[in-house]
Amino acid sequence: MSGSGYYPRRVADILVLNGPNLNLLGLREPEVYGTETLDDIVADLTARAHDLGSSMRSLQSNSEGELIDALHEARQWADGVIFNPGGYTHTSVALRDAVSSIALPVIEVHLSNIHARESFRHQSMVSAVCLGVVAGFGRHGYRMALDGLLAHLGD
Ligand code: CA2
Repeated sequence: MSGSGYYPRRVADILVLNGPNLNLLGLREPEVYGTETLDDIVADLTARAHDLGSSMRSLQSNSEGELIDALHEARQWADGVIFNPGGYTHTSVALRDAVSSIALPVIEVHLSNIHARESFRHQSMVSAVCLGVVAGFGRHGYRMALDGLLAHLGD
């Protein structure tokens, strides 16, 4: 047996990062983004992470710079990141550079299927530097990303 004995070993420390306007989830456009709030989604995800022996920290920001800082800081403590960059997905070279610079596995998540929407949403600046992408499953996508990330970390 490894570790200090009585307590089960922590599996992973995960950052859940959400970008601009996702603080409005559940409050506007429920037909596109669902009725659950971001707090609901993060609470569900945190409970599942704990069930699986992992810890979770969460940040939502409307500021590109704060998202970049959070990615940089994650290098100090996180094993992986679940990231919905919101509208910056389609525009931000700076977020792509941050993701590729941190050398952590990052899973890109979108509530909606960005490929079934307006053409300007079809391109993601960050997908190519992420470990994987989940899109179109609404709030369930965050759980799918967590399960995939923990499976990857356990390999
Ligand atoms: O589907 C996703 O998760 C998106 O990342 C959501 C972004 C959008 O720009 C991306 O193309 C796809 C928008 C987040 C805005 O969230 C709102 C929530 C409620 C009401 C209005 C906006």
